[in-house]
Amino acid sequence: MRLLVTGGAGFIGANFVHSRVRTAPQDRVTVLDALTYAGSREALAPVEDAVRLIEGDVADADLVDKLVAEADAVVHFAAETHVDNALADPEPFLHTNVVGTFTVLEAVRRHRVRLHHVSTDEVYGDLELGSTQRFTESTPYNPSSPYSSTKAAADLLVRAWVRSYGVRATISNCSNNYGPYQHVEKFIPRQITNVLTGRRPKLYGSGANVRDWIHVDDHNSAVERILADGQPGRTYLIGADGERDNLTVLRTILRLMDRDPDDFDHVTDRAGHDLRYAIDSTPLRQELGWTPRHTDFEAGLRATIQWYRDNESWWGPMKDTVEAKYAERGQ
Ligand code: NAD
Ligand code: TDX
Repeated sequence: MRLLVTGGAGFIGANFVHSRVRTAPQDRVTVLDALTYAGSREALAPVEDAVRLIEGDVADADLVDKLVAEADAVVHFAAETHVDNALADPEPFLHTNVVGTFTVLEAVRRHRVRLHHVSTDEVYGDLELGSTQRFTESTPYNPSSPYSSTKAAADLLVRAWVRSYGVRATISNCSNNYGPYQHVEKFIPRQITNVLTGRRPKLYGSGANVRDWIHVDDHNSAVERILADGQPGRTYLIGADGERDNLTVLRTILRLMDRDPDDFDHVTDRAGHDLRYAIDSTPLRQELGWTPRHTDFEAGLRATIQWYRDNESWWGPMKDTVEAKYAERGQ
C-alpha cells in the first residue's frame, strides 16, 4: 500500500510510522509534516531509510493534491494539538485543523482515496466528576476549547464529505495518549522532565480533573484495525479504560521517580478546564476485535519515564522554551 501520513513527525504519527514500517515493510510510506515546534525529523530517524518525509503544510492545496494522487490511503494526524496554546492563540488551530482537514478532504474526493481522520474525545466536551457516564459514538458534540472546537469542526467536515460526496472516510476519537516522543508541553512528559531537570512538577487547580489514559501503541493498533476493516462513514471511539485523576497520575510519577509525593506546585488552573473524559470503546472491540495490550498503566508509565531518561538529546533542547512560555502564563 502507498500510505500518506500527515503529521507523521509528531508524537502519535511518528509512533504510527515506526510500527507500520515494522508490520507492513512492503508499504511505501510518505509523511507530510510542516515540522512545527511539535514535529521533528529526529522522531523519524529510526525509520528514515524506509520513509519519505516531505516538509510542507497540510493546508497547501497543490502539494496535498500531488501527494494524495500518489497514495492508496491517507491517515490524517496533522493538527495543532495543545489546549493551552489554543487558549493563548487560536489562529493556527483554525488554519491546520479546519483548513488543513478541508484541504485533505478535497484531495481525497478528487482522487477517490481512502481516508482515516484521527480525532479526539474532547469533541464531546466533558463529563461530570464522579459520574459513571462515558462517551459513545452517539454522544452529541459539545466542545469546550478553541482546540476541541476546531477538531469538532474537522470531524463534521469529514462527515459531510462522506454524505455529500461519498468520500471513503472513517473517523476515530481517542482519549489521552502517553508514551515515547510526546512533546514536553503535555502533562505526563512535562512532569517527568521537570523532575529530570530539577524543576518542581506543576498541577493545574486541585488535580481532580480526570483523563482516560491510553498508551500510544494501543491507539495506533486501533487506527490500523480501522484502516484495514473499518466501515467507511463510521466513527470509532478508542479508549483503554484508563481513567485517573491528574493528582493520582502526578503522585504515581513522583513515586516511580523516588520523589516525595508532595514535591510539586499547584499552579493557575486552565481556563474552561474540562472535568472528565471517559470512553466506551465497546463497538471497536466487538466489531473489529481490537483489544489494548498496554493495560498496566504503571508499567507503561515506568517505561515512558525510562524513555525520557534515555532520550534527553531529543527533548532537552525544547525544555527551557516550553517552561519559559508556561512561566509567562503563571503555569
Ligand atoms: P503533535 O502535536 O505531537 O503532532 C502534530 C504533528 O502535526 C507535528 O508533527 C506537527 O509538525 C504537524 N503539523 C502541525 N501543523 C501542521 C500543518 N499545518 N501541516 C502539516 N503538519 C502539521 O500531536 P499528537 O499528539 O501526535 O496528535 C496527533 C493527532 O492525534 C492530532 O490530530 C490530535 O488531535 C489527535 N489526538 C491526540 C491525542 C493525544 O493525547 N495526544 C488524543 C486523541 C487524538
Ligand atoms: O502542566 C500541566 N499540569 C496539569 O495539571 C499540564 C500541561 C496539564 N495539566 C492537566 C490538564 C489536563 O487536565 O493535565 C491534564 C492533561 O493535560 P494535557 O496533556 O494538556 O492534555 P489534554 O488537555 O487532556 O489534551 C490531550 O488529550 C486529548 C491532548 O493534548 C490533545 O491533543 C488530545 O486531543
